Amino acid sequence: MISYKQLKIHLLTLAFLPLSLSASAENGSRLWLPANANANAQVSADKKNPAIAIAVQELQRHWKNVAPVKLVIASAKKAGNLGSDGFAISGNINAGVSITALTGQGLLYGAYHLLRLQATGALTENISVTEIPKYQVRILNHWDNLDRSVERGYAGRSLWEWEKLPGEISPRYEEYARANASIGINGSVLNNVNANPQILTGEYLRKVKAIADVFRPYGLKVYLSVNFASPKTLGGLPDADPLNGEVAKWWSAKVKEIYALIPDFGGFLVKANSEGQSGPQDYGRTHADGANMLADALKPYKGIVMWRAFVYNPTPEDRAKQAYSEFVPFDGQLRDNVIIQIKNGPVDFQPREPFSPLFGALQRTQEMVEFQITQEYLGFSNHLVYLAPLFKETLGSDTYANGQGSTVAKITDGTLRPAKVTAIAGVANTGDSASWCGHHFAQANWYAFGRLAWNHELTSEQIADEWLKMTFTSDENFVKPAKELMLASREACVDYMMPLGLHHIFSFNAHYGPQPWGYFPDGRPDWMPVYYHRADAAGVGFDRTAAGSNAVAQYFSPLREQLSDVATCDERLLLWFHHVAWTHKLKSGRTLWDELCYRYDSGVREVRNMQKAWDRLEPYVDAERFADVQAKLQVQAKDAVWWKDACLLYFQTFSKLPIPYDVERPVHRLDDLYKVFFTQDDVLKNNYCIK
Ligand code: GCW
Repeated sequence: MISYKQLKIHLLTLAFLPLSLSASAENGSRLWLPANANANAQVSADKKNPAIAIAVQELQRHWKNVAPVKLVIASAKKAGNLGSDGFAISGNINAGVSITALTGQGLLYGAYHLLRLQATGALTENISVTEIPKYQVRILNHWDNLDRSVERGYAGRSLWEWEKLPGEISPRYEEYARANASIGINGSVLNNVNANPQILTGEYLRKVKAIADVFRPYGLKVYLSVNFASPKTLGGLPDADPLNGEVAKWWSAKVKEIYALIPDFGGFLVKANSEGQSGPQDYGRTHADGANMLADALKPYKGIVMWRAFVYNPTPEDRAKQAYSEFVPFDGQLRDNVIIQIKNGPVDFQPREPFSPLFGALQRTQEMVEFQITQEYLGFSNHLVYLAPLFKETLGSDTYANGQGSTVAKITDGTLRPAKVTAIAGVANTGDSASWCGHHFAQANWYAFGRLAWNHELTSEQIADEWLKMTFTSDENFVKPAKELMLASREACVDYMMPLGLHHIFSFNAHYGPQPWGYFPDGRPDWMPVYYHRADAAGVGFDRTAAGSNAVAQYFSPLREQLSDVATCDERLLLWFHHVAWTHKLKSGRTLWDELCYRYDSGVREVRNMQKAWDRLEPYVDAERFADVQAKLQVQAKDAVWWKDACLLYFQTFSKLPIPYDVERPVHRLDDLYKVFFTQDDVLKNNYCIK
């Protein structure tokens, strides 16, 4: 017999069950992908392979129209210029739709595209779409360590469970591959560019193979970051000199071993002679010597080398100039399977930077952009900052390298410079947290990177629109305000952190929160905020004109001249290029000091607006994600005030000017802020910083 008390407990459990089930379904783990469904659609394919099987399954489950879908592999002649990943969709949603491609991979991308059209309400009765990706290699870089910590990772531990591989395969590997395939990402560098040589041991390569096997049907190729010293540390050779034949032989043998396990292995990513990593310069050789030696080893298997240009040393030369000085001399000397991977800006993933002057300057060398999706300098996974506008700002910047209209996008996607390899990389923001990215809206940055890698002509707005509809709801009452919130968020972040071209005034090492006063006598000068803002009684900003470091000379005319002149320099980058007097009048009619105050204030107000906008959206969002985002926005609002107070009060010690009365008064005292210091762990564990 069941007692009354027991019965009550049973009933209570039952009452709460559906609730907890639906709650767990809304923890963000679904990403933008369709929820499990069985639409039972009629789908046929004229050929079979693993990618086609996935395409068929996805459509069967999620295609909700009556029209049957046919997947057709076209002959090279018929496929025209679709290439290996492109596709064409045509037909009528009542009569039948066909997806045509040259490969199973193309069909899979076509299937995801068709489902995206359906999910976003963009299906028209007659469909005729042709899509060809702008870049061949659309790749994520994971800064994941073998101990499962993630450098600059804010979403838990690494997704790769090295300790359990190759025996145990986490279901997340396939979910990850599916998410990437759905947005066209076709490559993944599994490990940190600060690479542990261990990754190349037989033991680890077998683990890598296990992951590659899961990724393969989704067209996601595996790549590895390699430590340049591996032949020495792992192979026991006396050195890792790229011109030492034994070293080259070691790499060739290693590459052979990799391809025996992973026949479609993509290639290597290399950080050499940068921030303490070894490299060819350790042996008096050049970046070209190093890159070419690895390229030769990979060539027989069609592998590529992505050699990073993020190279700088604590020398008197302006850090913003160093990558250019280092790489321009090797222009034209690199193998055709080497591509130079260049961070979007000349310093380091700041909220706003000019584009790196290397884009276009390397006339006869393949170049690719590296973006950071993880928010190292953008409030970690605490701040809602939609990054498509940042990505697009770089891609759309005119380098003038081949005359007007030579945007970074056109320089790197093969339009203006014929290239054997075109590529684009994003430093991933994923981890093992349920929501993958630590903030529900950070998923939009992964999504946006993939969509722009496929087609950099999409607008930030289109991408936000798609993502919101697929991730939350298509209700316009939700989509419209949520989109506005997203679109305003990047500029808000620039304003409350570093307006008018200020940069790198972050708290030391963790890169979270302000520390414009940062100066450590024993540290590297180029890691110090004071190196970058150069505030004094006269003004603020880094003089990069001919009178200063002359970094402007690395840009092509007429941009060089525009940037050189305070009157014509884009004011959003003013203090990047100029040391400007506090009382200098800007286009707004305000003095620099007043404008700085207004910008910081406007950043704070914008975050307040984001909070209000989000609260109004409560009726359209499930309780769990609503509360998560709301809590994060509270942190962001506090942080924005912290930034504003710290920067204005500190810069005021130089300007000696009053904060205009219509700007919110500081709520902190500078002396107190001087004492605030958080490590990355503090931030991640407490999920808040400033009280
Ligand atoms: O942005 C800096 C980061 C380092 C990173 C380095 C790089 C992987 O602070 O953590 O190291 O750039 O891009 O190599």
